[in-house]
Amino acid sequence: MATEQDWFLEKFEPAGTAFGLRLGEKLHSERSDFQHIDIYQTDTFGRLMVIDGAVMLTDRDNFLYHEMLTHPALCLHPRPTRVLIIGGGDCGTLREVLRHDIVEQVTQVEIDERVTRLAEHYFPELCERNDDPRATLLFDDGIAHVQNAADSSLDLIIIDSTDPVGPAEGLFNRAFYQQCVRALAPDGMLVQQTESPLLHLDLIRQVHGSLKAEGFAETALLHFPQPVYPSGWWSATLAAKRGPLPEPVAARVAAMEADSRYFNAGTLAGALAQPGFVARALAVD
Ligand code: AG3
Repeated sequence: MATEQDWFLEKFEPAGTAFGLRLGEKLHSERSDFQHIDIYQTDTFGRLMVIDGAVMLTDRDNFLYHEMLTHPALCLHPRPTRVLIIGGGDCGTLREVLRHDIVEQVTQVEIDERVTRLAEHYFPELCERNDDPRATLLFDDGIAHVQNAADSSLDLIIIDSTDPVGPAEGLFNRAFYQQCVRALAPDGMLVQQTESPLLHLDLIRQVHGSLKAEGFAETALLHFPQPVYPSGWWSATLAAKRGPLPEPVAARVAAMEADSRYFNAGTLAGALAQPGFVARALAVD
């Protein structure tokens, strides 16, 4: 029988919840220049990456998050040829972006090179497209990168960060969004991981308010299951400089449906359909 030591537990405060996985062996542990990174073999979810005690991903369910952080925006944007990923060091988001033929260049700016090096070793399938000639991997500060980006030089910014504490904190504020608006072309969109609709509705509301205040015409919340994150239910916030939000490009949705595991026309519509308590919280007053 498993003992307490055989389990990884992410205790999540202030929610007072925890998510656990029964562990096999510990594969790696290090303190990088930015954070503590652990990698485990689990019994039932494949490999697990943990940063500063928070679950980043497992083999078994990362497709939910990576597909829903990328394909909705890439199917809604009229012509997303120039994409910037901030964070995303495990390269799962990058892999999904590169599945779109319309994307001509994608730059990923991850602050911690160690996350990518460890992903290459322990999560090779997430990194399988890293050699795509359209991709550039930089290890740098994403906030500074956007500040230095030319006006209107990007079509889509995807923010695949950790929780809004520590290194990721500056990715959730108005000063950063202002730079994103400037760097995006007139049809530009931004999509950002925004935590749990159940546990972090105040944060989500604040993010939507800040994006609108900085000049995004439309924001929408996408929600989807994510068993390994706090509450098991997660979200991404989509923002468009030009409103109203366009209809998804059907040919792109169909192309992605073919080999996505979660994303399709129905789950996209479902992700955008808001439960009453979320709709009321996000209603502009
Ligand atoms: N992005 C992490 C989302 C935050 C998870 N939070 C938590 N476990 N407390 C993960 C990066 C995947 N590419």
